[in-house]
Amino acid sequence: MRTDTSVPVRLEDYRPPAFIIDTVELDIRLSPQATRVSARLTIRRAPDAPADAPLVLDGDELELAGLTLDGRALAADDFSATPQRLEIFKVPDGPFVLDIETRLDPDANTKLMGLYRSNGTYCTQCEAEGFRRITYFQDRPDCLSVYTTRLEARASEAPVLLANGNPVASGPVEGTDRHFAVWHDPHPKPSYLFAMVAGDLARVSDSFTTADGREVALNIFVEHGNEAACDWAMDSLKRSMRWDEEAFGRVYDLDVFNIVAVSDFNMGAMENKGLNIFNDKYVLARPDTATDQDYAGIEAVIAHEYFHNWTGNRITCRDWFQLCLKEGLTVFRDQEFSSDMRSRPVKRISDVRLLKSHQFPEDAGPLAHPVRPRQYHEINNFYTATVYEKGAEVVRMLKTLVGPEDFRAGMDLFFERHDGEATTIEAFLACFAEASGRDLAQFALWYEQAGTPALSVESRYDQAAGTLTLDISQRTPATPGETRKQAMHIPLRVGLVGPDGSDMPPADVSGMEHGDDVLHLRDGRHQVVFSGLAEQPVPSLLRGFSAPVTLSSNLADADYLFLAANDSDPFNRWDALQRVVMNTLIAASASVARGQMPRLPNGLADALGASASDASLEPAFRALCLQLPGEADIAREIGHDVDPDAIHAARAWLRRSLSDALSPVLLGLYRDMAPDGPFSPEADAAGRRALRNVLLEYLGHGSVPEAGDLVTAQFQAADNMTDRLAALTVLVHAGLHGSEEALAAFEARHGSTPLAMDKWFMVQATAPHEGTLDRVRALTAHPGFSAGNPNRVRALIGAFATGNQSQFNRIDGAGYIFVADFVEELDTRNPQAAARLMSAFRSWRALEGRRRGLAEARLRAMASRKDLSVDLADIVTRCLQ
Ligand code: B3K
Ligand code: ZN
Repeated sequence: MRTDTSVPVRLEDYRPPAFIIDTVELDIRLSPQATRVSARLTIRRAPDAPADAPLVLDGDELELAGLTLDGRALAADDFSATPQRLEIFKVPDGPFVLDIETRLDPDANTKLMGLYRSNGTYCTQCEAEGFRRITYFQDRPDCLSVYTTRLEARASEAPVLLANGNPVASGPVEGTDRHFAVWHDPHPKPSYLFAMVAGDLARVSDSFTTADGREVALNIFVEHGNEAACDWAMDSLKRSMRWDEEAFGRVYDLDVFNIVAVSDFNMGAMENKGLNIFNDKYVLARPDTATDQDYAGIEAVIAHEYFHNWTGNRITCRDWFQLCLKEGLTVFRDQEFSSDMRSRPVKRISDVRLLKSHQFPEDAGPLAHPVRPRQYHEINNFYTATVYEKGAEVVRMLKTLVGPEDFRAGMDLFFERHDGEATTIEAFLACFAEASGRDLAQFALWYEQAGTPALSVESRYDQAAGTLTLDISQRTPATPGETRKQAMHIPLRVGLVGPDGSDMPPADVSGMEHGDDVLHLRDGRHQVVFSGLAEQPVPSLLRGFSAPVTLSSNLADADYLFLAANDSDPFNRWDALQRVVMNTLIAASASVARGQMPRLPNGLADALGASASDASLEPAFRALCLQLPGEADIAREIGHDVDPDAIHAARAWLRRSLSDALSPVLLGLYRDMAPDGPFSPEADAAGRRALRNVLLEYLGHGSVPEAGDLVTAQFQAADNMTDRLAALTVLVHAGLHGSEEALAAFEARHGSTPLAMDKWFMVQATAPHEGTLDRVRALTAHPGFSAGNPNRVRALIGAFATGNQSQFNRIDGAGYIFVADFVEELDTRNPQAAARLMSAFRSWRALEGRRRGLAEARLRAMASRKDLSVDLADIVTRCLQ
């Protein structure tokens, strides 16, 4: 048990728990400021545990109100209790019953961990270490128990009483205005999956018949008035349940599956057994208030939480270092689900964009850590893009390496062998090694070694020999605490594209281990020779983004434009275009910094125009081709001495130049993509909107005279949030005539819908204008803003800090001061939210000197404070390391 948080928790120190807690019976008598929790635990000493070890339970800000062992009160010198810890010096070995009573104040719980109230609804969040804020417990994921929960509350205050598992009893508490409900969860689970909800909520119900013929009651609970906004979430849930049966053979295992949407929630959602609790952003959707991205996000998060029922709940993590065992794997599963529901190439491109924009900078900066970290000060700071997104890429590579059949066999073995256990990455990998007969020892390094491997490929064609030779090398840059890196096992998917644009299979491949089209890189350097090539092909490297690496090669922009027009691999077709765009932006940013005029390379506008108008491609894909990398993406590629103003100017220049070069094409396409039927949230219709709105962005930022009217007309005519928000964003960001009126109209329309107002905050916070910081500061006093609500904080302050590179990184340092001041204030109320917001500073070392100095000064000032939360202190300290 840890009381000194200055000492990190280390993977190598793992020891199994000293006690087994077979059952937990909770009786929670709810009251806004004085909730009483009675916990009855059946405990026995673990077989291998030392006979005299005391019973030590975790707590966090707890108040002990009663304690008995086997019904007898303990004497004062039999135990010690602090808010953080309960120790009973002598306990029997055999099963004994411990009764603990604690008192909680849900209203005062602004950390949103443990039991708190959101808009009057009692709810819980226990992952990672929130259960210890409810009662004293061995609050660790390898302590599995069967839970029975009795809830009691005033009937008028909380007509709905929910907990994990199946309902077993309910009724009035005679002679009072209170009522109760009892829930029982037969599946042993770790405490982080405990949940309860009580409140006055509306219910939307449906049902699902499992593959083995059982009827499952499905319910979504929301605030009254939001019932009509649950259809998409319910539909997504049913599709997820069916898909998991078909794709992974996983069937649901309780009589009910409940989802509750709350408005104050630190992250997206939580997979508590049988009772998922969601940030309302990932449940509520109406065409008027939710964008296509919101619909896709709901579908993915509903699926993700549902899939955790097997990967996370039935099979859980032995310790928090194994977090990627459930998160990386479950992200992989939800990505596959969305690929099957939508377009696979579009989903892959979106996922890689996200990986590159969120995970690559993490891996390249001071917060870099392995997919399975080896130590932490605060586990909540490790719910990162590395654990989630890179973790999913590792599972995807595993599938590429062993092939789809052996991958499925490995998954089946994992489910069969480890069901009901808390296990490890080693155990997971062993299933695939066994199912495929492959040695995965080197592959396991992906879990151990931080940093993004850099691949470099030199290709040369020998006409006389008919061969194409690739000289490939890999190098992983140093990361904090890890200077020497080993070579990784990297699957490199490769194709050769012939002069006529079609794939050109070689007669032979020599020099290294390979599958059909996958090269197995295992060493620092490789040479591979493709032979039997009568004509010179262009190599298409890293198809489908077969590994989370950076790739440089000796291919020229002309080769990439050729691939952009011809590659049979849709991912690489998109990627090829992006590479030329990125090269152009990097060169342009350097020109701008030198005070020179940038240059549009030959063929780029035509290539983009051709991709945008190619009717054989789906509109969503064409939209992605047109979408320019963000300013933070450009900064990431430049990597050092970053000048955010030059990057902003370069990107604005390229957008304007392309717009002007292509304006007739863009205008024509914009008209072609007009809605062709009533609104539908499905992928095809969303793809048309995505294309139309990226066209609108180009037009609005170009010099076509009618563009302003076009944008205003779309804003006024839009019958859905996607189109309305896209138009509003162009109006505000391009500073077009009528932008203030449009903001006012949006506010008038959506002022009482907080999730829609988040978009209004976000549009203003991301405007790349001199006055934005003042505006953001003023908006913190807007009645719709609340620093206590994580969604509002993300929409206004988070969007400014991470989505507005030029203004957050203002040359006068005012952006840093504003965000850091806000973070310090937020830290007193919600440390998790504060720590997350502060990670916006993580790339400070890559900035040019002046900004670097200003950001560092603000970080150091924060680091010198003695009153920071563990969460925030951990981020600040690591940012400075
Ligand atoms: N498992 C939760 C995240 C919990 C975060 C705790 N700080 C949601 C998810 O990944 O599904
Ligand atoms: Zn998850």
